[in-house]
Amino acid sequence: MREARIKRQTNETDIDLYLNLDGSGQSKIDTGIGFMDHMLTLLSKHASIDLDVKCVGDTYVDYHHSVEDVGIVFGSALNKALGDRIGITRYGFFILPMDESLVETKVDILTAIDISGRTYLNFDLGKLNPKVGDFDTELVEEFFYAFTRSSNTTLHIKKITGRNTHHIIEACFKSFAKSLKAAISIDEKNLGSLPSTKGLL
Ligand SMILES: [Mn+2]
Repeated sequence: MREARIKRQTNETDIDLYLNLDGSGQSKIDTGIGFMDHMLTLLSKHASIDLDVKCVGDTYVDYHHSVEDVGIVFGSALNKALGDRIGITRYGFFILPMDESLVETKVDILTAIDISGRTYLNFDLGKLNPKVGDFDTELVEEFFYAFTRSSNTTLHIKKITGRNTHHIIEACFKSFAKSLKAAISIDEKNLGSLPSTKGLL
């Protein structure tokens, strides 16, 4: 089993996170932020990874520290759980469609990930409403930026179309989950080798 548990405590957040890349999409999420719990539950399910997250953060300030730090710890856990990276597929991409039930405009989000050992985030969800419920939508980029830094991955997230902010962000997390699922999957044809001609990831 490729798994990792990371505990991280600062003056702003106290996080305990368990990740199993060979799980089945089971999760227990409590970040103190309802919308983030919704997104991480989706992520676990659609990436077929087991994910437990307990975050006690300074949400009386706002949600920034909690969202960013959960991103950091999730990325660190991925890094640790992947271990030597031998046999992984490395690349993953997905276009996730999500119909808007009432207005019949579609949401399509493209994500592409490379577990490359290099940090890069290209984030473009276009114009979002500033809030979903009490959640600041600009924190979605903070989450993915923190994730790419601590996991050393290259990640592209791009909105193709879509209008409803809740749906756009939800489609983003689902698309990311599917891309991640592909990238961390074991490539049966290359079980003993690293997917790099350089010999290092
Ligand atoms: Mn939803």
